Amino acid sequence: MLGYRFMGRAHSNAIARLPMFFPDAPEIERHTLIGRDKEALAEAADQFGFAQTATDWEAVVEEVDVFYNLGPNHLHAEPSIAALEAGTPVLCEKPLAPTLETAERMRDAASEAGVPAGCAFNYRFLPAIQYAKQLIANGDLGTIQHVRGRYLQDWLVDPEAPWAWRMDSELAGSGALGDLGAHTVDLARFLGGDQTGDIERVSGHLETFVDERPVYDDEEAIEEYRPVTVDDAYTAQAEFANGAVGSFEASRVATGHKNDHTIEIHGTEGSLKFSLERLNELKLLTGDNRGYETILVTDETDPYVDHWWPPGHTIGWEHSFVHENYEFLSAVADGTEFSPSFDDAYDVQVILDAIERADDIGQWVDVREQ
Ligand code: SOE
Repeated sequence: MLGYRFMGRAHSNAIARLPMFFPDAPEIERHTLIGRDKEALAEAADQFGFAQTATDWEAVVEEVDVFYNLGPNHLHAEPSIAALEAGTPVLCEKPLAPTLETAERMRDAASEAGVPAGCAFNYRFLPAIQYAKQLIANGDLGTIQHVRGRYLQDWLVDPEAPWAWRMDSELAGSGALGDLGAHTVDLARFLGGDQTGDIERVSGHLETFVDERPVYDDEEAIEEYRPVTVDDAYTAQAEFANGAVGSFEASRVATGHKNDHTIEIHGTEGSLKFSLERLNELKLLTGDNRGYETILVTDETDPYVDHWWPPGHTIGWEHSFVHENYEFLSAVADGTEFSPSFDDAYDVQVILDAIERADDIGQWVDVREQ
């Protein structure tokens, strides 16, 4: 596993939960944790249950049965491609890469390797999202005409909030667009399946409100200011191949919103709304057009719920990672396909890239014309 900070913790927690709650998951030996800062790495390896640590990934990706790439975006490509070239399955964090060209190389390496290569769009694995997908696939919403997705956070609303790699275009690619918008675009495509899997045209508007941020020293004094070269917020419109209209937005400066990912879908026969801040629920309107009802997606018949607590007891954000790890590791053990794959993640990256191009030229762009 490369990376031991936020995503390292999230995935290590998931792996630790598997034997207790998903006893049919493959047995995992936590082999090597990879990172640069030896002291922090050793501490994390101890907490997460890894047998050893390494500061270089080259040899490790060839030795292991599975490689997790949870590093910053600019570190996604080379280690993942090397692992795939060695025939090692890979689970890589999102967005797949900082640029479309790099994402393409990763997709091609995965297709050459023919082993599972997954991108960690964890929200697909929430019971409410899986339930919503089934409803749409069953035709309960009819023909989809609107997809509306927004992902709002506010951790950068303070102009003195510290600079981080997520604010540098070389290291991250884009800002709110790639980090948050990638989830929304993935869900819009996933939920609608055949209907909204394909986006044809997009507009785009990216905005940076604070163009430099402080780097603090150990005493919390400001050492220097570094430029912010990515967007704090984006908005986009989309035209789906089935004729549906879409609108997407994300922000890191939406005061008052902490982790507010909302998707709304309207079809000719009904509508649904999902909010990450109410992740055990789905708002649903079918039949009589008399307002939404709230469905609790906590029944034992709902996806993954029977693995946890008695029906009606809720689950949280971290459970999406447990389900994702279960599906990914089972696919590796069984030699079956896993999605979201690098192919899926590349398709998301095509949309992100098109939104940036639309912003550059100030016009809608055809997604296929790169
Ligand atoms: C950013 O704050 C972030 O941690 C994203 O990087 C994750 O992908 C998202 O799930 C939560 O927010």
